Amino acid sequence: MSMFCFQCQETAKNTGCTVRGVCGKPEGTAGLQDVLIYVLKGISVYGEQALKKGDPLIEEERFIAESLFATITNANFDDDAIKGLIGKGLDLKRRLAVKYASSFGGALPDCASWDPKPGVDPLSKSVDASILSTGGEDQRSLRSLLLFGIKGIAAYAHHASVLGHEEPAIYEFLVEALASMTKELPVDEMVALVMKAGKTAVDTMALLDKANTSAYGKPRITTVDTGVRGNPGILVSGHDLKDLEELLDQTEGKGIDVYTHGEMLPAHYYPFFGKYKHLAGNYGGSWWKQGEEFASFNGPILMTTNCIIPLKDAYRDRIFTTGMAGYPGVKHIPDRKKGSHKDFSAIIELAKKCSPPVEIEKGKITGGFAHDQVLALADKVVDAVKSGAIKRFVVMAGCDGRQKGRSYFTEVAEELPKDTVILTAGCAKYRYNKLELGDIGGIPRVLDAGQCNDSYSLAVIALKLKEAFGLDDVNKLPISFDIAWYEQKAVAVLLALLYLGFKGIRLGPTLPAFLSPAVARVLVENFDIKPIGDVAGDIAAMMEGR
Ligand code: FSO
Ligand code: SF4
Repeated sequence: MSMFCFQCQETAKNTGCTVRGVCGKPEGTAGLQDVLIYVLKGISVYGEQALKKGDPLIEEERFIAESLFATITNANFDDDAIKGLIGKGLDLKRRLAVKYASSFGGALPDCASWDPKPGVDPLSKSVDASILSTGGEDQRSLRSLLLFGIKGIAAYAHHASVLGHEEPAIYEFLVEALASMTKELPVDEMVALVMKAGKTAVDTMALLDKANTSAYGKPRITTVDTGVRGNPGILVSGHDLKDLEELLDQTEGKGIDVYTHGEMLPAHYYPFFGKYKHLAGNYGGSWWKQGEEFASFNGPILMTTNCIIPLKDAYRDRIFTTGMAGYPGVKHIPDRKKGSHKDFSAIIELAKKCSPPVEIEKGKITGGFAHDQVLALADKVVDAVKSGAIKRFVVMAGCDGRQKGRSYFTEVAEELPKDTVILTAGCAKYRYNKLELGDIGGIPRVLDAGQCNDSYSLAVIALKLKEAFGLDDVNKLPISFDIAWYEQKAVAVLLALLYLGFKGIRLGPTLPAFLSPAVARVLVENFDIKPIGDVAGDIAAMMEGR
């Protein structure tokens, strides 16, 4: 076996990618990502000692968050970038080792003592960083659930930090979780850490919500054009709103239109972005359609985060990455220096020479139903539930993906009774956000809260409704969860929902391969998690509150 990765929903045969990732990740990149995680564990072993002494660790913590983010599915395929992170991580680890090796009680784990000579290939035989090299099946499963959960947390924490919002407890948990993976812990302690990841995921999404709303205002109901204008355009994909802001500033008055793609669509919902007249609309659908959509867009594309997929020649010369996104051979826009902004001039110069985008559709998408907006409509919503006009809410948040079985989510949206409302967030929405599903007394039947992290908004809405109806348990609300997952941010969102006490979640298109039968059983017994079934059966069950 030349590699092993089972972190996403697309993993080969729903067991693990062992030769090359279904996502396109080559074995060398997978190996480097494993080594990077191994180095992060080593940093965390010492980091725990630093935290015990109350010593500052912020540089290491930020590095851990960024590096975890870089290993998320479809974020960074660039070996040189991963090697750069490994090198920096080893430097940070050496610095900590000098200070804290002596305070570590007992033998140091291999990941803490591993210190290759400069110039040694990180994939040399001196290290076996694969998850398969540790523990038994259930231990690996729990460690993986924790690792993938903190990858999602790290991505959200990084987005918040870009906007100047950080919380020590979130960073400290990343250190605690990574260090725990070097210890032989009893199962109940490992399960407790997974639950703490759920709590930390809630806190991190709340922090990012605060960061986004304080920078860009509270999302409000907005309709977004899906057609094109006549100017050359720049397409911005991924999740990083600060990158979009700076690009919009730098393109103002230059005869260039800027379009959002994929998970960048919700930027339109923030009042701040309404001031940019050249923010023209949203082009295309979710991430996996980028092969065709980037080709017909004609202009430069900026990938601010995942999900980037293996390039097609049609746009190879006009795609750029920034932040933790990376792809070999693709020009990377360097990070902003403190107090300054990123320099997007290379993208802007290229855009001027490109043809305008080809129109692939013409219409509108409505969104902006984050918690404040929905709660402003709370009276109307509560009345609609009390009068029976709304029978049930179905949360269909999460991620989209290219597997055929995901048409299930479109069919559920189409077939749900007309007195149901779909609550969504994340790129899962593209399976049904362009359908004509109508409204209930003026309340649209699809309420899009925003990006995947705005699943937090959906939880806040549910908890407020619980209050409004005077219920003692959120599971007594007429609300069902039919969640689509793909990558590790969705794992963080799932753990957050479990931590908040939501039960009976349906998850699809498949259950995670990294859940061993015993760990899956724990989730079923404690949280009544179930795999999606057939459309008619699931709808009937959800309408009965099962
Ligand atoms: Fe989607 Fe990709 Fe936002 Fe993910 S674009 S799949 S869960 O990165 O983060 O929803
Ligand atoms: Fe396979 Fe997913 Fe890992 Fe890619 S990220 S190698 S598709 S499990």
